[in-house]
Amino acid sequence: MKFFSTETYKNRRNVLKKAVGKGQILFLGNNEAPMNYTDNTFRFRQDSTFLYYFGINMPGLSALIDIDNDHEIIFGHEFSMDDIIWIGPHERLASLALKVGVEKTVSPSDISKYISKDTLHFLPQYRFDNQIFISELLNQKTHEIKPSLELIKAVVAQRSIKTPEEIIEMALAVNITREMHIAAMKATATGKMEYEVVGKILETMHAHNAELSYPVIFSVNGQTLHNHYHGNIMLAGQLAINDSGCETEMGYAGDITRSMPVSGKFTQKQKDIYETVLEMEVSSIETLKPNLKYRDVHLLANKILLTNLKSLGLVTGNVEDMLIEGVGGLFMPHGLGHMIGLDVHDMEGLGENYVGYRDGLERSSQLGLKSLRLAKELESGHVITVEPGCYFIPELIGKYKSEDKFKEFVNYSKLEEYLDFGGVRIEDNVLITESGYEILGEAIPKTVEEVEEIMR
Ligand SMILES: [Mn+2]
Repeated sequence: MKFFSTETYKNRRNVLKKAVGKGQILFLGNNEAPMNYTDNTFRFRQDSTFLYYFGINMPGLSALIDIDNDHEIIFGHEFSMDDIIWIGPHERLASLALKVGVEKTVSPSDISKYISKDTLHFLPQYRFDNQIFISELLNQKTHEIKPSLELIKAVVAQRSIKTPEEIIEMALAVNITREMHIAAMKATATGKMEYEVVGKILETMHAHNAELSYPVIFSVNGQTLHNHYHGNIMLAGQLAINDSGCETEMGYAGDITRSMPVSGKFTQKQKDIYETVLEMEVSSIETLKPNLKYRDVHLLANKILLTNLKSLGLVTGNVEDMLIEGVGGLFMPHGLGHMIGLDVHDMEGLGENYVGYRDGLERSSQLGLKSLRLAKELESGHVITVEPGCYFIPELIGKYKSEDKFKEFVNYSKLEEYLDFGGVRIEDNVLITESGYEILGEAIPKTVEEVEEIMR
């Protein structure tokens, strides 16, 4: 198990204690999750906020920060002889707790003795076992449980700003992810199956002691945004999208997307769309700096998209009018990006709007904008994804056409030629700095020439 320094965890908790001020804060770690029976479990993933404040990557733990009585406790079982027989000798929980600066460990069965129900802060629970745990602890029905808004806001504010030691981990995640993407580009070829490439992605990742930060999206049907089906044969003339990333041993995530021609060479038609998305990505990144609303960057990317589609004859009319109407959503029905950190969609479990929006900045209901996870002003220390795309979704195009939607802007007859095109997405992970931005990790092939070169 890899930790930051003891001081890191103590400082993080001290900042939180100051922000919350009084009462008690309960953090639930994750438990093993059964796959098809109790003892056959999914890969264990610790809760990210628990990792952030308490660092111990083990199931069955919870922790209490008692601000009023000024003490901190980790609740968990010490290892038994049965544990040693089945999973081997382990460092004692008490000694792991000391590594994160917590001196007291207590058996989980005694937790209620330390809890004061009236002053207890806790976060929203996304796992059913932990919902039931809180419900029984507080003697409230699961749907009546009220997480602490004050705690949510304090945790979001703190975890949003990445420290230099976190940036090192995040750059490591991107660099391993980079290897995965290069392996995928080299493995992609006419006549191969998608799952053969996925196999290379996973092999490369595991060789670096990393795990997936989300299930691999690799598909020749890139117009389906989150396509986890890998059973297609890849044909010359098709594009493949690879949206995959790893998390490091400490849990920090990478989230990268590249798109490539199956044959290793872009056609002119593919190049037109690819270079449009590339321009959206590069130009968006170049504008990044503190105090800029990310919603405005999303709109800039849409403006470039519409301008280029207009010169290709796919849309027509005034670009500003199209932006207001949301015509870009037909081609990019997702947001430009999101925060990333210990979670690939960082802190989404605490509530997406607390992370990406603020009072006075409401979420739009327009296709595209409604899926924008991050809209508010950027700050130095944020790490975000920039991931524009352009897709031709036959079902969506067909529906809009039949409803005469955007009929003054969209050249539906020309669009017929693109119904088997698929999609293109390009994504990097970017740190916001005092003076601007920094793309994390080593460069990953991105231009038409770079992608074709690595596939040669
Ligand atoms: Mn992403």
